[in-house]
Amino acid sequence: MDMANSQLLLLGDEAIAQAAIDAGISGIYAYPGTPSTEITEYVQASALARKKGIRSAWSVNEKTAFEAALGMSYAGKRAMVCMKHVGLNVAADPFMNAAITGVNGGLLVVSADDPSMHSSQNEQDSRYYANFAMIPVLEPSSQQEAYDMVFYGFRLSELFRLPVMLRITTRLAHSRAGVMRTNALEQNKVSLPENPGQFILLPSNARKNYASLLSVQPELSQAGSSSGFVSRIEGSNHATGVIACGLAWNYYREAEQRLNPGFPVLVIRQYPVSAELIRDFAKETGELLILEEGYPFLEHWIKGVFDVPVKIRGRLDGSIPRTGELNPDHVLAALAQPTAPEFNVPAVAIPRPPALCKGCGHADLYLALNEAIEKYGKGRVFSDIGCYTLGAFPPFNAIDTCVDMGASITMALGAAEAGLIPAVAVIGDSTFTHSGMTGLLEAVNNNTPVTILISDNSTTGMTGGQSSAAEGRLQQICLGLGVDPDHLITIEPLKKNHSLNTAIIARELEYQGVSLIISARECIQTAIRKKRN
Ligand SMILES: Cc1ncc(C[n+]2csc(CCOP(=O)(O)OP(=O)(O)O)c2C)c(N)n1
Repeated sequence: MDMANSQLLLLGDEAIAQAAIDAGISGIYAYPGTPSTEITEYVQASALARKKGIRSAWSVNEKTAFEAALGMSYAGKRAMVCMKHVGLNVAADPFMNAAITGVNGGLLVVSADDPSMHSSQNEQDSRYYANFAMIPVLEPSSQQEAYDMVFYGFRLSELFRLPVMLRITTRLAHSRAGVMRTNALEQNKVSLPENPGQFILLPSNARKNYASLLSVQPELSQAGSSSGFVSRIEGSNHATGVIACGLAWNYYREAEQRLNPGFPVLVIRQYPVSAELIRDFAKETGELLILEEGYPFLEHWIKGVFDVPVKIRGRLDGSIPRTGELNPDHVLAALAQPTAPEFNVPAVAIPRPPALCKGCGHADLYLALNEAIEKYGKGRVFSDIGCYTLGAFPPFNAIDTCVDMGASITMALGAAEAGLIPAVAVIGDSTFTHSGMTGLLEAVNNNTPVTILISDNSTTGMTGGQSSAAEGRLQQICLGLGVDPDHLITIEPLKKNHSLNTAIIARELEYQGVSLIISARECIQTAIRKKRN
């Protein structure tokens, strides 16, 4: 439906996607990652996006996604690039440098943080990255604001000619609310940057661009203070002034129902903010309580840079727990109020660790690997991130590391060079093309004695079964990277092949060079889905 001013019930992720379609993007670039995946999936499923010719295929990783989006911006069109928070680590090089080149068409970077680590290996706060790059950040407190901020973000990006970050967190990404759409914007036409040197970051150009990035900072702070995304709410109890950032405002509003009278609140949904704004607010209050989802980002600024003459409480002084998501009880406790039992989430299910699906090929691979490697003792299996990471749990207890996407092959390489031979890497097909291929080239170049198992289920299983970049071509790619054809073997992880597969792995563990085993069987979930359709 292409109707402006219609209301839709949308996830935060979907609100961002719908807004991007309406705000005239020409392309969305992304690699899947919870809690950001549904943004791209929504655009991929949208008939309106198809009609408008918006490109939306998955990228190979976050760095390629970012660079392609920057290229689209260079050509004058609006682009959005989306990732989970750790994806921004992968895209950090183009991200930091895009702040120096600036943009041509509007560029919005959506980074989805995961406080409490519901499905991530850390809870890093993307606002630090935006601050590091010195670009604006928008942090919505509702699905409607997420929608509106996409429009505003593109306007801001094209006004200041800088990338703009939209930072969201899991609760907003994955909860639904009514969202009112506004009038759609046309896509930009292709147009080259006015300054032909803008995107050539030779030192002579980069120094100029960096100086102009620095000079625009006061204006960015002013934009934050006047956009409507920084607002004041009155409250008659001036003992404490509450500063609530993004989604944290909701937790305060829930807690506020039990506060009488309420406190004055400064709601911040855009950064950078000006020091004067915070100082003026602080002047009227006895102390400040900073509520923010993630790290004590603003709290650090207020304490360390803004020179605010009142006591500052938050995550740093223990008023709010240092880690994890906020909740209304945290707010009440920090304001010395009794906590409210109705805010507790009832335990409706007994928590249990996630497990591999019944009939999963990863399981059969681990059974064979465990048997083949047993005689060498524990501690030799460097795994990666994907469904196969569940091999860490019983009954397999098959892996010893999981650090970041792509780390399996390179960590095995380093451990082998330290003398831990045999060393094994286990990596999924999507993770291999995301960031494992360079590690394989390094192992081939050094002829390092490592046994690499690509557990190939022909999909990106962990994030819901998106396409995998090298489907059907893994063997060719590995040969192209220089793996010896005598040590490039494909096995089928099935119960009936257990003895054969165990023998193949055992033989390759003996080999004093790079051996690569592709364990190929379709993901049981995608196979079931295909049958149903
Ligand atoms: C840098 C980064 N990007 C994205 C993710 C989210 N993520 C975790 S595993 C994974 C891919 C898993 O696919 P694959 O390697 O094929 O293994 P499978 O889950 O299919 O077994 C993704 C996209 C992440 N953890 N880190």
